Amino acid sequence: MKFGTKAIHAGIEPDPTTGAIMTPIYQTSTYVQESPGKHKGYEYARTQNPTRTVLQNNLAALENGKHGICYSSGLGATDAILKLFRPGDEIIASNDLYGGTYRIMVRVFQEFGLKFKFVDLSNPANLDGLITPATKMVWIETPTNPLLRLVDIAAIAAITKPHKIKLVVDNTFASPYLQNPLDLGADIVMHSVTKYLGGHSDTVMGAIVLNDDETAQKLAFIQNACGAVPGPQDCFLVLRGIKTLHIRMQRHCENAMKVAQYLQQHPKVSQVYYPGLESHIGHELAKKQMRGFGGMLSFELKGDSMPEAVRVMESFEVFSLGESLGGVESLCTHPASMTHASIPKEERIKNGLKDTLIRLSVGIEDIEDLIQDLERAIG
Ligand code: P1T
Repeated sequence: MKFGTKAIHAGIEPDPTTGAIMTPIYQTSTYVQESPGKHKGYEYARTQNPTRTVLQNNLAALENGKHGICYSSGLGATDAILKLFRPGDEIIASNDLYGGTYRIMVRVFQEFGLKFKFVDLSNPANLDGLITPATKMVWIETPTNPLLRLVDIAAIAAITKPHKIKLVVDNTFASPYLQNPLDLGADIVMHSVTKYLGGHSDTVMGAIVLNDDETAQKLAFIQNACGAVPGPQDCFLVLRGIKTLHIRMQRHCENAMKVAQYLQQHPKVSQVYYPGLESHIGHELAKKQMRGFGGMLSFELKGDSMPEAVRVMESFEVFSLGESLGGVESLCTHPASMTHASIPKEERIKNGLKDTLIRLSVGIEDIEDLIQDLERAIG
């Protein structure tokens, strides 16, 4: 089955009771048992819910994986993955990643004894020398948030595999339409479903997809024991959103490319970070590893003036200033004060994330209106 057909059909059957083509919202907390322990596979809705099961199977199919597990947020999924490890275990993560991911690692799990090293993994050779017998996981985003750096999943997997180190790829920016990390050697794919998968800025959710049965069992145990489950209404909304994922992503990619090209030639813009531009350092890798370049980009204005960056962000009329990404509507974000505010400034600057960086989630509106909005705002 090809992607669009999978998005609409994989793991989804008409409702056995009524034939309803849309998966019902099983709004229930418990399931009646015939006698203790004798039931139809569902006992309590923290453990399983049929709407969630369908979504999990659909997501697993989209990532070419065996097991899908959904969480109440992307960070709920990250939390579950980090609970696979024990005090003293070492984790190497890319140094350009969502601020909340950095925060849960450093401010929560480091306190419990996990050890973290943050390094620029856009050069896989940077892993050399960092791996010790205690290293248990490598965590990457690609493209990264917010600098759109590319990380070579297959090259990193070639380094982690012989050491039995788990490679986790946060595939939020690409979505499964553009990239399937498990096919490239990753062990676990993680998503903030809140973004492209949901696609309509109406749901917060996370997901994990993987092939390994033993790890999947551990994660299912952690999910039930710790409780970060999404509700059935949200699962329904995401199932509905996914049905148009392929169409939306095509338009996101088309629009983002045009916005990037427009910004690149703008006399007031100094730097555009978009993997679709030939000038982007990861362009060749993106062509190899992804099936399109995505809807996210960041840029800086000449002169690096903070008041000027703020003025531009305040001047948009079609782009809305806000956190998040991946919805049908275009968003503009100031990473330094919003999504990445929890990363200490010194570290942020060292990693190349300037105070003046502006991030755009290019939506699926008409491109003429988006360009006009940029023209008006940048001046
Ligand atoms: O917000 P939540 O669903 O918990 O997902 C966290 C998360 C994980 N990974 C990536 C790459 C993300 O971008 C996010 C959330 N990011 C934003 C809210 C943002 O605006 O960047």
